[in-house]
Amino acid sequence: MKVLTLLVILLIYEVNGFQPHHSVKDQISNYLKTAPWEHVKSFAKIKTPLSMDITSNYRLPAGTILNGLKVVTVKGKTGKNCVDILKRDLSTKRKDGIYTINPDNKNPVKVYCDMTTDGGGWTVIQNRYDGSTNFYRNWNDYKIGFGNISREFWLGNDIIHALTKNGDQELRIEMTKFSGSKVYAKYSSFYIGEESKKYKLSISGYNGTAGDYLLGGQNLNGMAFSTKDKDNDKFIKRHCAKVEYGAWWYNQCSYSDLNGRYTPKQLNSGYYLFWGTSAENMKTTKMMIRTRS
Ligand SMILES: [Ca+2]
Repeated sequence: MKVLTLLVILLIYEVNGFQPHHSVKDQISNYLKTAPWEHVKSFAKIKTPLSMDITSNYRLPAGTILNGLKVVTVKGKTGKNCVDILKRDLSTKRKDGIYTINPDNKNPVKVYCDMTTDGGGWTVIQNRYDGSTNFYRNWNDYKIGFGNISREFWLGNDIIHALTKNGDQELRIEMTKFSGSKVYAKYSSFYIGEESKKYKLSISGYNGTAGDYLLGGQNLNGMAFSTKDKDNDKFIKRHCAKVEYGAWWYNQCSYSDLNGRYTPKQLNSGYYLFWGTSAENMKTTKMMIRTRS
């Protein structure tokens, strides 16, 4: 633990070229306390019949130190969401990374902010790019969120509700196709209801290059969220989340399912992560929200 702390401090020293301030050390120390340590092995040594020394080794998953550095470089700049942070401190522009937001001034939460795309200030609610995180999960996982916010994740329906309940958020979905082309779908209004409303989707005002498959094809506006263990869709004879291996606001199923199973190649199959009437499987997706200006 001490060795790792020193390593992180040295890395910062290397990157920034100055002696770290004690507050930076505090931030590293706080980061290490909350880091996703992976247990490696434990040793037990019997000292006397009544006592034992136990030593455990932990390590951080690959890439965590760099992710941690991102936390360190941007931490301390906080706001109720990512665009609030950007407005308070313009030096955060183009500095994508993990920030702490405080949407209700009570419960601070770490989120990934996209400070670059379309002017920046986006709070990322979903990110997928390599299939390393399983998205075929149950209601409770989608409620609280899962994955790693600097890699693949679903932020969580409760926090998405908290961030959108004022009705002042826009949604932007960035997608990369297997052909390499990038497309986006932007909606001028996006919010989801609370859990008792089954996280009902309210969405309007499309523009973009990806085509509109939240309102078009199957209109998902007003639909409840469904998961493999909760069938809240409008298709009486079918449990769309189960048939399509996803979790979405299905109507009579859907023409989009960005939480469907990841496929490493384009299959044009509605059984995977897809967007559009031809069920084109997307290589990467990123869903993010921002307060309308
Ligand atoms: Ca059904």
